[in-house]
Amino acid sequence: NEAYRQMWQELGMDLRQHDLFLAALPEAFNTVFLSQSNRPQGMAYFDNLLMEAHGGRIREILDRKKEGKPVVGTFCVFVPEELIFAIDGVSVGLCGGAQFTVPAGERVLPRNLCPLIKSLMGFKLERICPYFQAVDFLIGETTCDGKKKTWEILNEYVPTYVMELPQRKEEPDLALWEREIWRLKKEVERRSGQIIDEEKLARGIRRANARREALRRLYKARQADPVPISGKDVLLISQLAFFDEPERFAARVNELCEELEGRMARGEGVAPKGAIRIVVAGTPMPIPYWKLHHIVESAGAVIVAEETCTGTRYFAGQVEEGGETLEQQLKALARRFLDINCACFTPNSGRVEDILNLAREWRAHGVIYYTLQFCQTYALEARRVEKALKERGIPVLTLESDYSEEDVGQLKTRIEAFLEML
Ligand code: BJ8
Repeated sequence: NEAYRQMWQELGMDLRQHDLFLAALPEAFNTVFLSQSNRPQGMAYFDNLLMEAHGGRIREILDRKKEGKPVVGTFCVFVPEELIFAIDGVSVGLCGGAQFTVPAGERVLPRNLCPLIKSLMGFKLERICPYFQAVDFLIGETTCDGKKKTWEILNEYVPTYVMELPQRKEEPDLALWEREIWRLKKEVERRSGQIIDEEKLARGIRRANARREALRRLYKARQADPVPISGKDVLLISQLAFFDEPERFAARVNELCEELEGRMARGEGVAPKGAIRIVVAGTPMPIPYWKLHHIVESAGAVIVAEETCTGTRYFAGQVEEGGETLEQQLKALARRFLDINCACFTPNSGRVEDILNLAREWRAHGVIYYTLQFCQTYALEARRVEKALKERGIPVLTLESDYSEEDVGQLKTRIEAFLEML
């Protein structure tokens, strides 16, 4: 599409590298998604959103930019997008999920660093991500060491503002986090030239809550047996949540849920009743990372829930609505966000509880604990999670992987052996 090429050129993208990157995607998409049988019709919207991720959606975002709305990139579910939605800004999640950009990331980052970070850095360095090119600024956070030090380097290429996330969840930590949200509010106002008042923030909160509510409803549908939608399709939807307009996205997810609820009433599903049900717990899976889900579901099991940031951590809890003053609203924001159970926190027993609840309520036969290579916090937390699951008689398989295809054979063998045992 010539118009898109011109748009990419104007964004300063490297068209040759971009062509190479996009070339592999249609085949991967066909193999992973379109090969599934009995997909819900409501997936058509999300398939199209993916196809237009570098085209139509970027055009929309650039139009908003022309209207003076800020375009902001984030990397962590702790960043309260409500502040951006409050002024009709665009917020996009920019974690990298592609092996294609990892070698470029390694030009400026140590090799023994998590692939998510190397991939996102590579997207910027190679100029093949139109979102990275379109943003006015980025919001990083002090979560893991890898990310927090990477923001210093990324800031050399694109303005990167950093929020300080505490590592504990006591009262002083909550106070610090609340101050950080005030500080971000000022920064968003400074960069956008717009004031975030109570009314606007209330709207921002409602928009983000509606999106969380829709995702929760989608996850709820997966409690059914037979399960009405595959784990792969839900993963794709969760990944796209970071790119779309929140209202439109929520409306489409709700439409899909109606279709799924109809299936549930008729006892229909995408896998036979009694199929092996798996909960995945661990690190985020940004677009276009579909490897683990594809292996598990190709082996005949179905993934029924993800305790990840492209899963439950994104939509858990709601921000209390109805705060009348900015103080009350920002306090409510701080509370909801500090309730997220990321392994960057210590202690982090809430996460173990979350995984146990998911396994119980989604009726999992087993849990796959999955970490990206070199992610220390999640790898270290595996021990506690394994212990808690074993005590309750829930089988668990712990895997570490990266974005490459090199370990597919090995993963398949281990996953198939695990599934056979269930
Ligand atoms: S809330 S999981 S999005 S920090 S996988 S980059 S932790 S070395 S992504 Fe995360 Fe926020 Fe936590 Fe979620 Fe570091 Fe680990 Fe890599 Fe990670």
